[in-house]
Amino acid sequence: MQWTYLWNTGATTSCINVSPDVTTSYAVTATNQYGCAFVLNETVQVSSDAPPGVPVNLLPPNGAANVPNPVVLSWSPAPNATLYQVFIWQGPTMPQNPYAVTSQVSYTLFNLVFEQSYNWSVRAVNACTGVISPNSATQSFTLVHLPDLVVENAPVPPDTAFSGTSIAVDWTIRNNTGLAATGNGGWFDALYLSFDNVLDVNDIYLGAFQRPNALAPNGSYANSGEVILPDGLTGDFCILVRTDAYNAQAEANEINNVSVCGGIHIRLTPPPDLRVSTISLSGVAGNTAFQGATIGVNFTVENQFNGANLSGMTIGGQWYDRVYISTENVFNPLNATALTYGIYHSGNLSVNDTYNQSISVNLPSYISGTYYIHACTDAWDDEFEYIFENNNCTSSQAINIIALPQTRFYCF
Ligand SMILES: [Ca+2]
Ligand SMILES: [Ca+2]
Ligand SMILES: [Ca+2]
Ligand SMILES: [Ca+2]
Repeated sequence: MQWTYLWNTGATTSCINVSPDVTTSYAVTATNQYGCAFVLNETVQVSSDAPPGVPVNLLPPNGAANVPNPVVLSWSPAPNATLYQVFIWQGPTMPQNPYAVTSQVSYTLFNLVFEQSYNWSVRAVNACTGVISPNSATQSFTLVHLPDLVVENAPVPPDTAFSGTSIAVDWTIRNNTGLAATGNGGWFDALYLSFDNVLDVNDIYLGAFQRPNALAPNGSYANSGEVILPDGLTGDFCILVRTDAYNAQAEANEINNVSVCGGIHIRLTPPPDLRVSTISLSGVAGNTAFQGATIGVNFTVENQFNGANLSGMTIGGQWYDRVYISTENVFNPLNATALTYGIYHSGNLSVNDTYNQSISVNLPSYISGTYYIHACTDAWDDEFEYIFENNNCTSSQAINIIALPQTRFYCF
């Protein structure tokens, strides 16, 4: 095969020797005797052995304040540089070792502290020769200031309220610095019921309310929320507000976010007292029944009167009654077998009001001897009854359950 060669330098030999001073691209076209041509390209990279220049045009500008965090440092490309060493420090002395080395002309710092001032400098490296430039001028910058959320004044609940009821609370949050606005992400103010004026683990969380917007330096906003007081409380308490309760907002001061005491006197809401006032059985002639028999259980549920201050209507308006059987004459949940699922009751009961339940149950087919039927109201405690939760079951007279004769069939 016969080839001819044509280089972009004009040479027509199959090989050329080159030693360019700058990065140069070479191309050769090879053509055979049939006119088929092939092109090859090659670039010879030339690195200067000249010393690198000193980085200039460092940003942020020297003395910049309120620099956002994370901080983006940048500079102009230095002649003959392939790498840059970035130095960052606080105090008078530049460290010996660079904080970072990069081939780029910018570097982002993620771990600096808000409101702090830093010095920085860059020097350029020609990695081919190992020659390092003198340091750039030392510059400084200060990171942004932080907002400081505080609860202004005491929150304002009603002076007096009943346990278990809804109350409205008003409060005001201030950004306690003139130096920085908050971020836009929003945060929550949480309300607690406290036995004293210090927020601690004994306090009762009542609810949280969002502040969706940023707050300007020295800005404030009024907030309010409806919360439900716990059941069964009585006495003097504090409502405490904690702003930025889940720490969504970095602040100059994170430990001043809880309000002083917003006092409230809680009066006990007179509770209902559900109980089974009567129970009778049917289908148990002579107080006996056969095992597996179906019997009737009739009982009356009453909201019992306990004196004017401790007698109230039910509130939830729905609960479940349930019938059990056991060998004990007092209901013991650890030793009783349920004969029913929950028997649904709907409708509130005023004090002294009653309703009747009449249901059929099947006695277990595997028991015999002396047993008692127990009727329990509000079996899953849907209705808060304060100190009257433990009288909700009433037991029947004893019944004697008689074993059926065993019947066996034999095949021969
Ligand atoms: Ca704060
Ligand atoms: Ca915070
Ligand atoms: Ca009760
Ligand atoms: Ca109850």
